Amino acid sequence: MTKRIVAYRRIKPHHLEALRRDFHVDHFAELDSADDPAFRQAMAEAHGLIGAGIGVTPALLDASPQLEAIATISVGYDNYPVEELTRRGILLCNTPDVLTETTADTGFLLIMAAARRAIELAELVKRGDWQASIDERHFGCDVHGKTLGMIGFGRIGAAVARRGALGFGMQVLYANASPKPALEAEFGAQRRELDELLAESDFVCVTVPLTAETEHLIGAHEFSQMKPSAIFVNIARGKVVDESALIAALEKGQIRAAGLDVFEQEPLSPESPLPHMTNVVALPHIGSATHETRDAMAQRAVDNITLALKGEHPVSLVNEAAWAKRRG
Ligand code: 8YV
Repeated sequence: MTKRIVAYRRIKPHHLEALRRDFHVDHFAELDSADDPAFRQAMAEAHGLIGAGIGVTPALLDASPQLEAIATISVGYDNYPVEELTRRGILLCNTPDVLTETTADTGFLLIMAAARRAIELAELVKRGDWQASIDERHFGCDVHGKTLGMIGFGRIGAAVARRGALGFGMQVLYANASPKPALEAEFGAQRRELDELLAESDFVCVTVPLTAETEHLIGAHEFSQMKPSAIFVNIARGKVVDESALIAALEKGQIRAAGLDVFEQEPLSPESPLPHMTNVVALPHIGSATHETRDAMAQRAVDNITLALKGEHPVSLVNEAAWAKRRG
């Protein structure tokens, strides 16, 4: 029997072709919601699901009785009910590693753009308002030699910090559940309690995954601990930050500026004050959005689902317990 895969959102033809060599594939290029009737119908027979962005609920799983594996084209898996998937013996695979460097580049892009006011000043040029030499009203602040505080020190956090330490001579502090002695030895990173890190850092960059413990990890108290000259950068998930507290901190001048790739609600509402603030650089969640990296992520997801549906261990499996359950 040929197994069936439901693929959704934009997946390139060569990836679909690779899947079609082994499986029957139903592709939903413009899927808006998991409630789409044709999608639901395909899921009723599907053994595998590949895509990114659709919230997988227990109701969808109930409607997908054959499902063996899900391959998300993302490293983050906060919109999947991992325990529920494990309980049902459904493998959840993600795409770590291949997006680490690109996402770290985005972190540094935000650090640089916010510090040097690049977007605000590029807009000034575009408007034709560059009429005399730029004076101190438009000066930014240095990045090199400053203190970079990383909240979360996993693969992406370490890659941002490495850029700061080795490229820009920054002192790196980190707040993380576990110590990272190898990174301390590699570029002199120092572990701190969160409040200490906030008080000492010139740049505070968040890279923790979104979990029940990290939701609103950064709120009014945390902003009040930061230097008034601090620049806050979030490349993790919007919900890690209490966005109204961030807006208040920016309005009050409690911090200097923010560089944001992620928001509590995405797409960000045009009503949000954030993109209208001159000291905010707001990007539309482009952390991993380069041709090369998105292609590598899709390839990893194709490899994951192919291996999983052939009964082999996927390259990147989130819930090992589900693998044990399927084997046992
Ligand atoms: C993209 C991400 O949003 O991988 C993640 O967790 O946040 C980003 O790379 C996602 O991959 C959308 O396809």
